[in-house]
Amino acid sequence: MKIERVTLDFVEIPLKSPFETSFGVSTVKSCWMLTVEAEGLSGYAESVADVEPGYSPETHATVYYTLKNHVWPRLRAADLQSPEQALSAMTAVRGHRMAKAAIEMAVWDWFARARGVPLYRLLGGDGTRRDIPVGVSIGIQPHDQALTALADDYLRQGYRRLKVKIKPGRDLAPLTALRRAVGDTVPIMADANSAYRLRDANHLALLDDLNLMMLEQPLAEDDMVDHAELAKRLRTPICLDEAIESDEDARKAIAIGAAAIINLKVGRVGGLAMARRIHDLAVNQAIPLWCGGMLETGIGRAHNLHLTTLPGFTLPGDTSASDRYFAHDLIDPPFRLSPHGTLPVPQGPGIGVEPDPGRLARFRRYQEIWRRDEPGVRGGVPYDGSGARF
Ligand code: OSB
Ligand code: MG
Repeated sequence: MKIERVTLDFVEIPLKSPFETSFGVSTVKSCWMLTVEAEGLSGYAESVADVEPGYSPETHATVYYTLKNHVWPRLRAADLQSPEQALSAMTAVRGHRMAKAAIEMAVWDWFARARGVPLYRLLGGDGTRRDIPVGVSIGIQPHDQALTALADDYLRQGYRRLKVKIKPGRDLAPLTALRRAVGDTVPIMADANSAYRLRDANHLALLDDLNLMMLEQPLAEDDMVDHAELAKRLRTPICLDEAIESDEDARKAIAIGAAAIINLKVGRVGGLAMARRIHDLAVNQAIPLWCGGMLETGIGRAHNLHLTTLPGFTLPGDTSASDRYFAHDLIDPPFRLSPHGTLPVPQGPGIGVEPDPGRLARFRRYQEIWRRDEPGVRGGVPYDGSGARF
């Protein structure tokens, strides 16, 4: 398969309410939507990078730059015989995993559509997993009552577990209030997005009394050693998110005891082929997995649901229904939560959903199209409009 055309649509979708994490507040979801076309078929995916380098060093600008200057010139020259070959075609590009994931996932969708099968079949997922149990991620709230009211509403909707964002000063009190409000049996976890340091270990150990499922990425985004040390001082299991960017990271984190659980995000690790490698490694090492989220539109949610059919995903993930964040999703109909707290795996070819043309037109702020038969910018050297080098 030779990619004939790549369309990049930059979209902005308002969030129903602000989402606050330890690294900032979002009021709008923005992302690059990618469409790859070949042989009359399309494949879709989105980049999970954000405006600011708060969660990851990658941003919309670096994703655009990397795809245009380094990834597209390589994929443009490739004739892919399988979706896995997209990853190998990009190995010379170090880092920039969110950029690589966006186009790689679109290539997977294309191959599944070309073969007329749902994406999970290409991934080797379990076809009997048609309904994926999911949880919800709750942003930092201004006060404890706001948190417990929201939690109550989500539990009533059917969500299977609550993840609460925390930061220093908004951790023990809100979590204690929440545990009291919802009782002992509701699965609760906390996500710190790297807001603490090892010197906070005694404070974090106070969370042990709350019977949390896990504490997600409490320490620095690139740290493993201190997470392993912290794990020895807490009873609450440590789950890594930011720190796991590859199968090698996962192997090392597990080996030193830094991760008892892994939050697997396709965008963070560079695509579906790498996500599957991490999945296989985690299964071998008996490390439970769950599928993380990045406030994706319905396109990214669909990719997540297909991935979650792999058997190693034993815990509810963050892929909540479209209406958790959006009044209107990019897909129509949106993903809806069943009363049992599950989302359906779309059973059509590929990811089984497409961007709705009307919604895309409404949310699109910018578009660029790259064609195989047009030479692009190469190598990341700045050019002026005339083609002369600066
Ligand atoms: O750390 O898991 C995270 C959202 C943006 C960036 C990082 C994270 C999150 C979430 C929300 O927790 C997950 C979701 O609902 O998609
Ligand atoms: Mg996280």
